[in-house]
Amino acid sequence: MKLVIAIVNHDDANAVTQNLTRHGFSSTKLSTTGGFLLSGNATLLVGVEEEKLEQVIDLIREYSHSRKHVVPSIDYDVTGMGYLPAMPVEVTVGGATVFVVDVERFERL
Ligand code: 2BA
Repeated sequence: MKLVIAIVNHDDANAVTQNLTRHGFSSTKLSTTGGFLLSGNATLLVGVEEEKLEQVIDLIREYSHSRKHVVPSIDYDVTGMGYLPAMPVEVTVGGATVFVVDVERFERL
C-alpha cells in the first residue's frame, strides 16, 4: 500500500476529494499553510493499493490547477537607510505537489 500526500490549492481541494470519492478512493483533507507564501492550501492524504496509485495521481492532476501569485518583495537599501520597495515577484503555484510513501502497516481498528 502507498500513502499519497498531495498539497493542492485550497480552491481545488473539494473538486479533488469529490472526484476521488466518486472513483472509490478514501481521502482525508487537512488545512495547511505553505511556508513560502504563508497562505492557506490543503493537504490530502490518500491510502491506496499500489496498482491504483497512478489512477489517484491522474485524478489529482486533472482537478488541480496552477495559479500565478504576485508576491510583494523588499530590497535592503545599501546606503543603510532601511528597506526599499522593489518589483513584485510572480510565482506559479501548483497544480499539486505530490509525495508518495510506502505504508508499513494499515489497519482499521
Ligand atoms: P508555498 O511554500 O507557499 O510555495 C508557493 C509557491 O512559491 C511554490 O509553488 C513555488 O512556486 C514558490 N516557492 C516556494 N518556495 C520558494 C523559494 N524558496 N523561492 C522561490 N519560490 C518559492 P509550488 O512549488 O507549487 O508549491 C506549492 C505548495 O506546496 C507550497 O506552498 C508548499 O506548501 C508545498 N510544497 C512545495 N514543495 C514542497 C516540499 N519540498 N516539501 C513540502 N511542501 C512543499
